[in-house]
Amino acid sequence: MIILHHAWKSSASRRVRLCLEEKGIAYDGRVVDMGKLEHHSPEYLKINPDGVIPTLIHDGLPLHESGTICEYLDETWPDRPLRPGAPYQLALMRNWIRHIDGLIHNLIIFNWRHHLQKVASQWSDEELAEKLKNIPSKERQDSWLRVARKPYTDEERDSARAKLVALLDRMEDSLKPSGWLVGSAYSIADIAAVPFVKRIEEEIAPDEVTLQKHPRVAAWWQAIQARPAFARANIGPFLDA
Ligand SMILES: N[C@@H](CCC(=O)N[C@@H](CS)C(=O)NCC(=O)O)C(=O)O
Repeated sequence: MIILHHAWKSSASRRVRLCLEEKGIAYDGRVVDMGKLEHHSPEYLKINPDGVIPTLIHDGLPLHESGTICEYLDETWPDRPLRPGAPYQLALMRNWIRHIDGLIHNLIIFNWRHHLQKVASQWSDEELAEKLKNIPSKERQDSWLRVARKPYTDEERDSARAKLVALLDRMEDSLKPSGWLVGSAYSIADIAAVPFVKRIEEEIAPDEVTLQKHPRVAAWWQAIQARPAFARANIGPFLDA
């Protein structure tokens, strides 16, 4: 039995949902409320020591890290493979995941200024101090402190946007031979990029996901959205209408 602790708008959760849907694996989804900091509760920290979303539970065994989870799923359910067979291509796929993982803070700068900032800014100093104590990583403590008390500035947003646009530049280059990020087929590298491109396209830099600026990324994005798994994974708009 598979349980996925996730949030609908969490990028890392979106990756894992996409992977599950691509592979046709049935799962029981449990939504974690990030605004209520459910992911920092003692119970949740037992299954995810980093205090982040998502966490997969397979037959009672917890697994964290979305990239690792996707590889685990592909290893355990080898039908409809999502990894290249050749070791070099596999290594390239892992480097893509690592690179995209390293960009998460730039997405946080945009994503958290909506719902989470509204919630966090209302906490009293005592409440905030209490909540920060439960966050395992110093980096994420800082992120919560920032949204609660010192929202990211326009300059910080511009710098984050530039780093995310640089991701599109790098993708444009890699997509050249086959239309996919690695080798000749859709893989977990493409899946890793999907939640980022979704946010870039809908809010962060829509003009960049276009035929004029990044034609291969624009074609890739069309192909991604046409896959039936994309709709099933429910990667909807980040902002409510
Ligand atoms: N490298 C982790 C990152 C997970 C992550 O940052 N999740 C975000 C949601 S996309 C989260 O839990 N944010 C809440 C927090 O940091 O308090 C993974 O890929 O699983």
